Amino acid sequence: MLKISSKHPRYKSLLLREKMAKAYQEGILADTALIAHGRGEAFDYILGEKTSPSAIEAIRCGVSAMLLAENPVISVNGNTAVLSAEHLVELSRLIPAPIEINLFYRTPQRVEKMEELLKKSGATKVLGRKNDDYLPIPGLEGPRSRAHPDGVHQADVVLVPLEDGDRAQALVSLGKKVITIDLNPLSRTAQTSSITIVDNVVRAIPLMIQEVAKLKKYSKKQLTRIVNKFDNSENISKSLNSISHHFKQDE
Ligand code: PTJ
Repeated sequence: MLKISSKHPRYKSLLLREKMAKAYQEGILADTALIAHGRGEAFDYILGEKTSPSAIEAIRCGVSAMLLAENPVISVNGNTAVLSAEHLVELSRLIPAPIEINLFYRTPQRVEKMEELLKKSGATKVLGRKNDDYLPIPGLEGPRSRAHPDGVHQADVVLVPLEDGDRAQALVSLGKKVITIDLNPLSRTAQTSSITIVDNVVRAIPLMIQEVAKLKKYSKKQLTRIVNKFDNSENISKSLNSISHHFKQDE
């Protein structure tokens, strides 16, 4: 790999690219993961590569919902694990909420590698492993219909960063509160989820961890107020406004 100078104006972004390319070569990621990452980069660029006030609001609501949940679960795919494994494990410990591997392009080899990566990052228990039991999610076919009986299947609140639209929709139809992190405010996942954090997982998950520390001191009543006050469509519109503001600045 090319040595990237820390003085390069796009240093952080190039480091993430390199991490993704390496994980692809190691077989953790599907080839399309790199395309999905590129789309994310483009949206991040027009969002100014920073967390917007509306994303902070969604993060606060998402964490409140997870703290209020009876059975919160964190569903993890390849991109999220490669970019944020250690922070995901930390969030899972603090809420607490189990981590479940759910892959769109599921192969036994990738599942094994994902488990290895999560365990190396500190996870003690991972659901959705190679030989684990699963129940199908109605309306979905193939590997992406898998839900672990102690994980997504019985969850009332599911955090699913970078989810595919069908799956987000199917989970919402099952009555689950779906929290997603997606840089594209127009994606079907962003539009159908209950709480959409329009931000990069590499910034959003550490911020969620910081919010847990603050919100753990809140009463159930205060957390419920935060969740009830939140309007997802309105929040997504604010993200779209940030994007149009970016273009207007460049005029
Ligand atoms: O690991 P697997 O097999 O489960 O596959 C995962 C991918 C991501 C390949 C699969 O779910 C997929 O094809 O996703 P999509 O439909 O391309 O959607 C990816 C979404 O995530 C797009 O809306 C991107 O803008 C967004 N995205 C990409 N990178 C990031 C991101 N959102 C937040 N943070 C990112 N770093």
